[in-house]
Amino acid sequence: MQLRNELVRVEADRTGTTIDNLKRAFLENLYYVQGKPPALATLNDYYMALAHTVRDRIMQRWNNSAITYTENQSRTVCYLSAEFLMGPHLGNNLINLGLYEPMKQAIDELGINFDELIEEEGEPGLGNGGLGRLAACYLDSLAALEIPTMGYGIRYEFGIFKQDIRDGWQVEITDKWLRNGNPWELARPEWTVSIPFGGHTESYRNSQGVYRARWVPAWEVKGVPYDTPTLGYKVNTANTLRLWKAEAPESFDFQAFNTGDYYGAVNAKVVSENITKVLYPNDDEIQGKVLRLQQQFFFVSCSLQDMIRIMKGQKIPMERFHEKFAVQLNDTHPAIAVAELMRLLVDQEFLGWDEAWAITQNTLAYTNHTLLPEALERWQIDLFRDLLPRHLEIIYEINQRFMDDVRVKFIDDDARLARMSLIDESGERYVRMANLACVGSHAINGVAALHSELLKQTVLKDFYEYSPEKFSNKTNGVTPRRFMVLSNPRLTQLITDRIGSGWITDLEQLRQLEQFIDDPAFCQQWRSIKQAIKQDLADSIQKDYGVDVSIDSIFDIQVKRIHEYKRQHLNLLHIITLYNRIKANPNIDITPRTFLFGGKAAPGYFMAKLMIKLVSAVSEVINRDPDVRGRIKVVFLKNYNVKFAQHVYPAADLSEQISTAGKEASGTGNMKFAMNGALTIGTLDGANVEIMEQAGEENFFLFGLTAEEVRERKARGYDPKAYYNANPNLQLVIDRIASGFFSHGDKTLFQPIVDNLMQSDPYLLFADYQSYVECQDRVAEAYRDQDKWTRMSILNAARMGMFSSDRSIQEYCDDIWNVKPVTVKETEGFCSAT
Ligand code: GPK
Repeated sequence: MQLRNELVRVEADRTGTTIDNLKRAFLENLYYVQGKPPALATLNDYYMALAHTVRDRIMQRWNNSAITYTENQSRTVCYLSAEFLMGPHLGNNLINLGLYEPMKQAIDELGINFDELIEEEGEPGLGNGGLGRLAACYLDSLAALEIPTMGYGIRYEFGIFKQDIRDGWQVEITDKWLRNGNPWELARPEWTVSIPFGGHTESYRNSQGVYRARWVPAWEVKGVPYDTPTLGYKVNTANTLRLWKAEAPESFDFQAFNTGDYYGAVNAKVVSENITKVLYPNDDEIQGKVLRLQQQFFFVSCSLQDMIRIMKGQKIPMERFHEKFAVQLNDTHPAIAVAELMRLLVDQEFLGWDEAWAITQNTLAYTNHTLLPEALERWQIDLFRDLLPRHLEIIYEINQRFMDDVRVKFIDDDARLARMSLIDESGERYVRMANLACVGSHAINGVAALHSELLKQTVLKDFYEYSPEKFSNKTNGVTPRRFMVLSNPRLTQLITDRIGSGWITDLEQLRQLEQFIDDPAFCQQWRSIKQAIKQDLADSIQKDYGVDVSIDSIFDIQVKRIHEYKRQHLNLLHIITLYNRIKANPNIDITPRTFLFGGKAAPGYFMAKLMIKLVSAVSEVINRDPDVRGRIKVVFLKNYNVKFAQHVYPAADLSEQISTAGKEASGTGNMKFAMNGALTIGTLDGANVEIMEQAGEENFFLFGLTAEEVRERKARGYDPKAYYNANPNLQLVIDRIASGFFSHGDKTLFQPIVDNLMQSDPYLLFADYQSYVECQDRVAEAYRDQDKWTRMSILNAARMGMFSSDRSIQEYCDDIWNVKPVTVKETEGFCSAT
């Protein structure tokens, strides 16, 4: 059955963009979609009506993109990620549609406050931090560059927890982000797939009498796709983010009917649906829980089966899988794709092993995001076999062939074989997911220049020596649409007034701002914009925390996940140093500062939670000590998320990027701060290295050991006590914490932090302390010359062009995916405007 190819008339109320069209559309959606007369409408009803008005204006692009890609059988990027931290959709979609200003006018004319509706939207917190946000920035750039793309991931029912602070401690609250409905997604139950788990394998003879393997699973769940459009900036491209929800198969209901075990059947349903219930809230750390492996296999199998369905729909022979799809693995979370694609091609599509293996390697590519050993994923063999018996067999087969190749290339090197094996057999046996990802991919990349070098020298050294041609660097980037145009409209206007709007899709054009650094009027405008934005943030801090902060102080900000390697506690050591100076000499002339912290700690990470408590404790003492006279303030901003981040980056004077050198793979917050005109105080870690290179050393506050020096220091036997004994200022800071000064006399509360630093200090805070404090003194001095500071601020923004995610994505397209833009036309076959 097929609809005759008649044109759908696209009504003005659905697609029109005049102010009048938008007003009518909003009222219509309030009435017919929300089902509310204005008299009964709530703020959420208004938000929903507005969201639907925007969604209607996306549909034609989305359908036309789908038609275009299907008709052209377009080569498609599939970005597989366990996390997508998209942030609020409404404002971003309006920016990408080019409808932000007209919609604001329309809504305001109706007597409703548009900005309040923007603020009303919650966010789908389907990620932990940098890795998930990177995936979201990449979807934005892929669409802006008109690259056919599917984002594939998990539709967690509960995203990252909401953080409350009670008595200075983090408290986690479940994130019921779907409570009020989600206007941005469409369920596509017609494309549900079935995902097998457990059971055993057996061999059988096919009709030609050839032995083949077969998986006889013990249970299965259904994967239901939910699609969200991802728009490109002012182009007709609308790609798809396809997130999978786990549901129980209907057969459970029949079983209950037949056996009378109604409770048992309902319980089985609950167990299946648990798979996509909640995001694991750990960043840079693994837990080794079976549910997590279930999540990974679930979304990978759903996605690969979806690709096979698309191949068949377009009648493309399976041998050409790697020509149709380029699949990127965002860290090792989806690395089971190596074995699952082999299973689907060999067991289900009946390709030969060698052909399937060539397709698999040509299809997949792997991005590594961390060097931290605690983040390297591995699964206990027994746990793995119980869940995925066929995949374990396939991994053994891949490994046997791989080990044979390594043995020939590196003769008589058993230690190397043991290190490169897909199976860790040094003690309890594990499947090593990074090794699996490396062997099954044609390309492997790190996320900043330094990180990619260290990968080759450390965790992936053997794989680099085995196949150096696979390795490259792809320095991370961030989207200027969300992190400049949407979140910093005032700066956007100023820049556009001077250099036009080309920079929004070609960020290198910001360099043209350099010509204005000696233009006093421009500098004055730049500075007063920063002050106005700081005032907005100060107002919200006053409202939410009752703390009065001065916009003439340095807004010194560290926002990111709380982690020892990120060293929020080094920041605190400096704050306490300043405080000690004031206590020793209350009339000392110090540059006023507002220290802002934000970020979540993994719920099971005791030290990180204690670091939050220490920030709170220090802020309580400092903010109310009359000797301080308001010259320094400390605030912990709770529940840091994408939505709040958009208010934070534009307001910063100083960006804290102070991780131990060699630990932060890249960082992306560092880029968002700098392109909004903040100066950076940082170590030579991750992308800081490249940020400094771009900004110029004279516009960057550098301190601390290099990665190489950190390695040497540790090899020599690092002794934090030696630094403590030699530095009276450091001593006083540590002693103050240990004495109970910040904890109402309780000497035990912060003892774990003190002991950790005094005894091992694994992240070398003490080694970097003096250098950090001296660097902060240079910051304070520099801020006193406002003209100079402003010039440095402008130069930072002007030189951040390379950190647009458009540049990163262009490199992935050229070097790894071999994919070209596909232009989507405004009208296509089925639709016409009236
Ligand atoms: C890296 F390994 C991981 C992880 O599990 N989660 C995560 O957010 C981050 N990351 C790195 O820590 C950052 O340095 C990097 O910028 C980001 O991934 C994106 O590459």
